[in-house]
Amino acid sequence: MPQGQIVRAVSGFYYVRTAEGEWQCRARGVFKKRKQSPLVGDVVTVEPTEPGQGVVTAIASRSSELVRPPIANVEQAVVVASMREPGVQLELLDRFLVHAEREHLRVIICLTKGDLVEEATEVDKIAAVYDPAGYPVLVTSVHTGQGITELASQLAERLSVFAGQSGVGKSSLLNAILPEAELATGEVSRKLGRGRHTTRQVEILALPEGGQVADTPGFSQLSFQQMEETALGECFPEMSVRASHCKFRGCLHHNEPQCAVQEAVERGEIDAGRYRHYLQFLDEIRQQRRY
Ligand SMILES: Nc1nc2c(ncn2[C@@H]2O[C@H](COP(=O)(O)OP(=O)(O)O)[C@@H](O)[C@H]2O)c(=O)[nH]1
Ligand SMILES: [Mg+2]
Ligand SMILES: [Zn+2]
Repeated sequence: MPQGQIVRAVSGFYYVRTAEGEWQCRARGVFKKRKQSPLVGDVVTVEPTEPGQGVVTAIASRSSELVRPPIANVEQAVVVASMREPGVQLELLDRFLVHAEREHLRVIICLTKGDLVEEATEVDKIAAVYDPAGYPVLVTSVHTGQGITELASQLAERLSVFAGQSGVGKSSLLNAILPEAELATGEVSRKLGRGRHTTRQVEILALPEGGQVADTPGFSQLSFQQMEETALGECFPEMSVRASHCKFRGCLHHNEPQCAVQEAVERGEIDAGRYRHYLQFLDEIRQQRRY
């Protein structure tokens, strides 16, 4: 039976890209009973019913599963922040990074609207924060073309999502890489009513270089619900690599003695701002657990 990938889901129909073209499919009833549902990004088996139509009968196991937006098998997150309009908010950037790490995604940081920055040192300062954490930082501009080729080459051969607050230029970047996408840009931030996000269409777009991207808001749920305190440090790579040198197992790198992370912060090896955000997120997790 044909195998393929769900590239779009619209009101109960799954559009499966197979070697023989795109099939419009329903999901077999058994998934509902198992409280399982196919997701965009799933690799599935299709049982043909009539030409171009079929039923999804099996879902291959997923390498990752994002809840908001609902998408499976994403491998990479392009975390987007703009240098201007709005200016970079490092706390928000770190929040997106934690969520990407939590899903074990490869990460690229993309600083957009480079054309609006006069001082190159401004960008260097941000790169100096994220280089030691192991994140590649790309500066882009859809007006001058800066960084667009580099970004496109980073997207080849894997499924990526773009994450970042509204207005930072995610859709503009996708349009620059894939002009036929013709995504709407410049939309003002809307307050979405409850439940609205479920009707929002998630679509996987194929890139000429062979990779795929999904234009989604990306991790629109940015609270740390259901996150264990001890899991947070693992989402900061520069802390995670040092945690085995902390005296105590399960060290939260806060008040504990002989903590390798706190020592690295004091020596300036871990960025103080990143560490401050870590403590702030840790506090948020603790507050949530109280209820
Ligand atoms: N100057 C400048 N403006 C940009 C750039 N990229 C996007 N914008 C503008 O930023 C606004 C938001 O862009 P959009 O792609 O819709 O952001 P999204 O909400 O993240 O998808 C639009 O008015 C774009 O024209 C850029 O590289 N330079
Ligand atoms: Mg957009
Ligand atoms: Zn520690």
